[in-house]
Amino acid sequence: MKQYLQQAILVSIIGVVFAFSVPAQASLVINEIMFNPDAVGDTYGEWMEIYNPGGALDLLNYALKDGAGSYTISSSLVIPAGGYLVFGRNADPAVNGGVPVDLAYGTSLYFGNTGEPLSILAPDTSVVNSVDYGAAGFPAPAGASICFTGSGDNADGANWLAASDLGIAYGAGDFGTPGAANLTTSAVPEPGSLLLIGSGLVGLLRFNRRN
Ligand SMILES: [Ca+2]
Ligand SMILES: [Ca+2]
Ligand SMILES: [Ca+2]
Repeated sequence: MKQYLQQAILVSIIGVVFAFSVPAQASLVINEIMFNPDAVGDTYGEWMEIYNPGGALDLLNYALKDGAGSYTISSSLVIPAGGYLVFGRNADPAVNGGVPVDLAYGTSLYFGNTGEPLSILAPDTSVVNSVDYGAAGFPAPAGASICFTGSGDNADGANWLAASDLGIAYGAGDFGTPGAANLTTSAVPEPGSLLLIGSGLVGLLRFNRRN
């Protein structure tokens, strides 16, 4: 009996040591992409937003990759637990359309307006997350970002919405929520409900005239 107990304790200790020696797999989400700004030129106003559903993580030596190039983060940059970071062409809100950019990647990346495979790579070059927004089903707005709804797989275009349909503008007037949670339903009334309100008002006016 004592021997079994000793074995059980040993197995538990090995289990605990193993659990602590295997690094937790980072889980980062490509959450929002502005590939075709309108308020400013694309060479100033493109950006992408990353969401961290896990614990705080230092992105030193992580890389962002597009279809042709890549950008490696060369200094400490912590994304908080449950937080967002925005990577953009240009960090100056006076010229980038008013985007709060946490880190500028300059000319290293370019987001094609008809689609581009974007990835986040871990320091060991393993792919943490990948989205090809040129795939079938992805929205392709101008002057608005595309936003992951937060449910299902973000590689599936059916789980993305155009920010122009959600009605929240930033900075110089393009649509999107850089650095903040995405909306998943529209902030503006549907055209149908506007029509309903309109016809209700007309009805009320007629009613008032008759009385
Ligand atoms: Ca572009
Ligand atoms: Ca544009
Ligand atoms: Ca957002």
